[in-house]
Amino acid sequence: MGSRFLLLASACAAQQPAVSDHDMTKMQHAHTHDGFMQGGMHHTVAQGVMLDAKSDQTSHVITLRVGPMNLPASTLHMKMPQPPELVWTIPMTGWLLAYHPKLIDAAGNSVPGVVLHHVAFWNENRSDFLCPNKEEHIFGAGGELTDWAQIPGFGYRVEKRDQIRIETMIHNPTTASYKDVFLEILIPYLDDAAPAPVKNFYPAWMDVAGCGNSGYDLPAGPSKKVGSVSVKYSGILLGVGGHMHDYAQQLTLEVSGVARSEVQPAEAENSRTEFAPANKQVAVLPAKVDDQGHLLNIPVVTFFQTGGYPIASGIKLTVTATYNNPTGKLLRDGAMGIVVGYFVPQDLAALNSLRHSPSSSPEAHQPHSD
Ligand SMILES: [Cu+2]
Repeated sequence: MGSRFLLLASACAAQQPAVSDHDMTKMQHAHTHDGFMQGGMHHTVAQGVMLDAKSDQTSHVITLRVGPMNLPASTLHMKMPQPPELVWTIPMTGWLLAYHPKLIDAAGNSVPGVVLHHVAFWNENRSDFLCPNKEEHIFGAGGELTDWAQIPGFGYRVEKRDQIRIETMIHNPTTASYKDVFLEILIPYLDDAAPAPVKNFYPAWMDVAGCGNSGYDLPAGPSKKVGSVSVKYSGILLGVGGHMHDYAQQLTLEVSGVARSEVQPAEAENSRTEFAPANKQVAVLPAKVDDQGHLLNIPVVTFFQTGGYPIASGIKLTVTATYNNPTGKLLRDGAMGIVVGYFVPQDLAALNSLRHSPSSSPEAHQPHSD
């Protein structure tokens, strides 16, 4: 399994070869807003787009469908009526194991992924463990339709009636029109009756913007942005991927400021105590771009095969994003730099307190002002 296991990233205006740089700037502006990832633009709402959720209790797969959506040719997302925010109510208590997205038409034929600007799932019942001002961002994908594969032995814990907000943004940079398109996401799951329950993992979004809005202005030429977040929990990282935009060069993740004294003797006995020394590199993720600098992909580095990368409570995670923008001009909100991974706390109950009722996290979803 290895390299396909995760992520990444909800995405972006990154991969649109058919669009000019000028248009790209406008499109990327759309990243700043309430959801921290989605657009700050006032889109027209597409009529008749519904969420359909079905659980197959034999195969243990949930099928979500968002649609139907109509996508006229060569239409940027700002001109495209956008699906409303939709809420998926979790039907069972158990674990979500993976997310397999695809785009199809009403007849089941495949539609190019590039018409998906991005989709993001937010758990309105939980706060993010690194940035409690945000909701837990449990899944994201862009035009690359990144598959978040299953990690044996681990899953994302959900409770019946949890509210998952689904934000979908579409556009059509191609010269073909598509009608009655559905975004379909297959989600294998385990319910509580599972004979071999899995351990809980939590999504870890480590952003050069810290806990603020992810988008930032990309200067002309080479540039570098660095941001940190501190971790209040000990545990392991199972692996990391990344999310950037066009003209990306590299993401790095480092740990520093080890708090050894916080490792209690009792914990030390059944866990690794060799926490990373100061300023240690965790992962380097070189971006792959085409000859015009458009982002193709960012690799995934996994640690779960070797027991996970140990993280001590009190350390700082630092992300560095480097770009080289050849357009000669500043691209407004043109960049993001996010390392995304899965975290497993040492104390399995440590993150339980991040659960809350959907209404008690106003900051995470306030209306934007722009
Ligand atoms: Cu982005």
